[in-house]
Amino acid sequence: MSMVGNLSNEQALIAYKNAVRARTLDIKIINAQRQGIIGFHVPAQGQEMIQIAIGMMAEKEDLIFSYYRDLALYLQRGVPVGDIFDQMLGNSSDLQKGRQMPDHFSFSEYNFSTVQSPVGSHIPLTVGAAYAMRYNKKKGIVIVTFGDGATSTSDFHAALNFASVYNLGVLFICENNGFAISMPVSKQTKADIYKKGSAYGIPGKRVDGNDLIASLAGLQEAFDYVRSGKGPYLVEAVTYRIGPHSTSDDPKKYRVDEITDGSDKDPIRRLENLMLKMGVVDSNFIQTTKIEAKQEVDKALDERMNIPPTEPSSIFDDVYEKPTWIQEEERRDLDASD
Ligand SMILES: Cc1ncc(C[n+]2csc(CCOP(=O)(O)OP(=O)(O)O)c2C)c(N)n1
Repeated sequence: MSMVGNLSNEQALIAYKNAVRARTLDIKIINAQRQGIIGFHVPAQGQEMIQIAIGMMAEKEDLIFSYYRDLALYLQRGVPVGDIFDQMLGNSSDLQKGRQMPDHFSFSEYNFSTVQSPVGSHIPLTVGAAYAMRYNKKKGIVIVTFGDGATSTSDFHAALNFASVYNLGVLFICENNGFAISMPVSKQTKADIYKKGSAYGIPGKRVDGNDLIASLAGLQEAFDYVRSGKGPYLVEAVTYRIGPHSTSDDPKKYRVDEITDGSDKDPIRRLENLMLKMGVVDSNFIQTTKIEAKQEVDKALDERMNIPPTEPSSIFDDVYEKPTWIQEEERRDLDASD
C-alpha cells in the first residue's frame, strides 16, 4: 500500500523517524543551552515537515543554502546528530573550529553552504552559485530556504530579479512560520509571499508546510520546473514556529501559542495520526521511535561533550597560506600565556 503518489511506506517511515529525531534533538539542545552547555539555539520545532520534504526531493548534487532553523533538513540529508553537536559546542571536531555561532552550520560534505546570520544575505549568493553551476556544466539545482521576514529584505528582491533575468536554476523556499522574532507576518508584509515572484516573472505556489504529503505534492511541481531549466520558482510553505524565536526570546510577551509540541495541529502528530489511520504504523512503533531518538541524542551529546574544545591558538590557522611573522609572534605570546 502506498500512502500517496510515489511515496512508499518505507519513505514515510524514514521521514517520520527523522522528524522525531529532529524534534528530540531540538529539545535536547534547548535543555543543554539552559544548562550552560551550549551558548545559543534557534529552535526548529514545528517546521520539520517542510524541511523533511525538501530533503526528500533534493538530489545529492543539489546545492542547498539553508538558514539557521533547518535541523530536520540536515537530518533528512544524512548529517549525523554528533556533527550537529560538534558545531553547537564548538569543540575540536567542529568543522568550523568553533569560529561560528551555534546553528551556523557548514556541512559541505552534504552539499550545504554556510548558514549566515544577517537575514536574507545568503539569498543573492544562490544566484552566483546557480550561474557557476551552469557555467561549469554541473548537474543539479540550487535550493535556498529562508523565513517570511527575509522576503522583506532587499537581498531577497535582488536575488529574485537576477535569478529570473539569467534564467537560473534556483528554487526559493520560504518557510513562513508566521513571525520574524515578535513581528507577525501580517504586520511585516502586505503581500502574499508566494506572489512576490510575479514582479520578476517567477511563478510561485503556497503549500501547507505542516503536512508532509501536501508539502511533497506542492514541491514536486516546483522541483520539476526548476530541474527542467525553465528558471527559478518560489514556494511559500506555510508552517508554524512552535516556541521561541531563539533561546534569548520569550514569546509569551507577544503571542499565545496556537500549536504546541504534541498538540493535534503539531505537524509530527498529524503525520503520526495519518500513518496510524492507514495502518502503516502502530502505537508501539511510535513509542519505540521516540525512545530510540532520545537514546541517540543523549548518547551523541555525552560523547561530543567529551571532545576537548578547539585550541585558542587555532585562530591563527587558515588566515594565510603561510603565517606572517606577526601571526607567529602572536601565537608564541598566546602559547606563553597558558
Ligand atoms: C539584517 C538583519 N537584521 C536583523 C537581524 C536580527 N534577526 C535575526 S533573525 C530575525 C527574524 C527573521 O525572521 P524570518 O526571516 O521570518 O525567519 P524566522 O527567524 O522567523 O525563521 C531578525 C530580525 C539579523 N540577523 N539580520
